[in-house]
Amino acid sequence: MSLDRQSSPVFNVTRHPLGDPSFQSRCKGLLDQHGVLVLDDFLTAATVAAIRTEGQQNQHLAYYTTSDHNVYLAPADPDYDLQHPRNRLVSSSKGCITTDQIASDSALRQLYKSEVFKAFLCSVLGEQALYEYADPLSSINLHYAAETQELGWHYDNSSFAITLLIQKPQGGGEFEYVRDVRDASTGDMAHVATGKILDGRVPVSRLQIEEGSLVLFRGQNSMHRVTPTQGDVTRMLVVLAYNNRPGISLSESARMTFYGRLG
Ligand SMILES: O=C(O)CCC(=O)C(=O)O
Ligand SMILES: [Fe+2]
Repeated sequence: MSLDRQSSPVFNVTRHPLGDPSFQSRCKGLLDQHGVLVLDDFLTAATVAAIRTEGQQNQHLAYYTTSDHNVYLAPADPDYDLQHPRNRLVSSSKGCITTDQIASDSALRQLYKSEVFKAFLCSVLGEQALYEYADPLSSINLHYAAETQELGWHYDNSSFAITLLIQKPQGGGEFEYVRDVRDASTGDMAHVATGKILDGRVPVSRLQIEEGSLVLFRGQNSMHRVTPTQGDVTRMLVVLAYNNRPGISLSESARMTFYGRLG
C-alpha cells in the first residue's frame, strides 16, 4: 500500500498499518491512556533524508524570532499583575518555515493531505473529520532550533498536535510536559497549577523521540515545552496541524508570535 497516488511509501507501512482497525484501536488506547502516542520509525529513512535536505535548503527562508509570550499565547490580561501565571512571560527562540514555503511536491504535503493518514488520525483522535487551517501559514510548519534555542512553556491553541522529528540535536531539545492541567472546554485556566509548573515545583514527563518518529500529542490542556538545543546540530521538527472544523485560522497573536506575519 502506498500513500494515496504516489509510488514509493512515505511511511513504514508494514510496521504501521494505518488502515488496520486493530492497529488504530491499539493506537487510540495508547493515546487515551497517556495523552501522547509515539510511533517510532514512522517515516522511512528515505523520507527523513528528503525532508532534512528540503529543510536545509529552505532554512534561509525561516523566520527567526526570540519572543516573550505567556503560556496561554494570548495578550496580557490587565486584571492580573505581570508576575501572575496568567501573564508571566517565557521565552521562545526558533526559526520556522510555514505551509506556503513547503514545496508542492514535498513528502510533507503528501502526508498532510493523505486520506489514509487523515482517516488514521480521525480514528485515533476520535474526530469526525480533519481540516487544514484557513490561514496560509499554520497547517505545515518546519521548526529549526539551533544551539540555545528553545520553546517556552505553553498550551496549544489546537486540541492536538502532530509532529515528526527530522533531525535530533546532540543534546537538549527534549519535549517536556505535564498532562491535563487546564480545561479549555470549560474555561478553567488553572492559574495555580500553571504557576507551580512555571516555578519548577511539579515533576514533568519527558518524551523519548527519535528521527522519523511520529508524535500525537494533546497539547491544548497539557502544558509543554522544548528545552534548549545543545551542540551545533540544529533540531528540525515538523508540526502538522489540523482542525475539527473548517475555516479556522490560528489566532493573530499566535501567528505574530511564531511567524512574525499574518499571511
Ligand atoms: O517542538 C516540539 O517538539 C513541540 C512543538 C510545539 O509544542 C508547538 O509547536 O506547539
Ligand atoms: Fe505546543
